[in-house]
Amino acid sequence: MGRAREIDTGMEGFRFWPGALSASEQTGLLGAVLAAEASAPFYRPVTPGGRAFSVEMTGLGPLGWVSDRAGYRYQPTHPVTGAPWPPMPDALPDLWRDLTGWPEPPDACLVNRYRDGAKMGLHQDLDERDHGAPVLSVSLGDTAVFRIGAAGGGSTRTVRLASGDVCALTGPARLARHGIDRIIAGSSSLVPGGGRINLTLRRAL
Ligand code: MD3
Ligand code: FE
Repeated sequence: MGRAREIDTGMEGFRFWPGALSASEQTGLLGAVLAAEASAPFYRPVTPGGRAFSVEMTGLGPLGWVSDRAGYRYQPTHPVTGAPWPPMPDALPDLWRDLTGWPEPPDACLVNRYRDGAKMGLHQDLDERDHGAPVLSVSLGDTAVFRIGAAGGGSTRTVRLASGDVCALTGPARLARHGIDRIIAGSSSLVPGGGRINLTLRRAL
């Protein structure tokens, strides 16, 4: 990741590097994720209320975010296989260090896959111990219509996240309300079978 150029989002703490990853970096990262899928398959979690997410999830690294009838949490094992999550490819902690400068490496990478029609409702990420640590997002595949607004409520706006784009949520934007309205099907041919894969790097514990 040589030359990521940050653009001004106009929202304090919402940092955005469009096109941060080259085509070969995207292919390499996607290959690592799809290789990990053999031992950590995508699955559809349910909310504590019992509704299935339309997004399919898996994880990489020491901890993974899970949701079931018991609630939301981070845990060291895949909820379906019971096995430890596969390691993160080195490119991810490297990217985290280069772009966020945060002194500790991420201990969790949530992998979200959006196939046809999947979306994610407006929410805040509150399950991490230290809300001072950033979250870093890497988009691969089809473009997403991402919605974001201040933590306290009020207006929201949309930003398109395309394959190879990276964004970080830091400082006052860390508790922003955000979600994915929709995926623009066919906008990229990167992901086999179509759709979008998003990686979020976090400090969970
Ligand atoms: C804003 N994922 O996994 S990534 C999530 O594209 C999540 O899959 C979306 O929201 C996705 O929780 C959005 C961009 C993102 C990630 C974390 C954030 C935006 C954020 C944390 C705080 C505020
Ligand atoms: Fe989120």
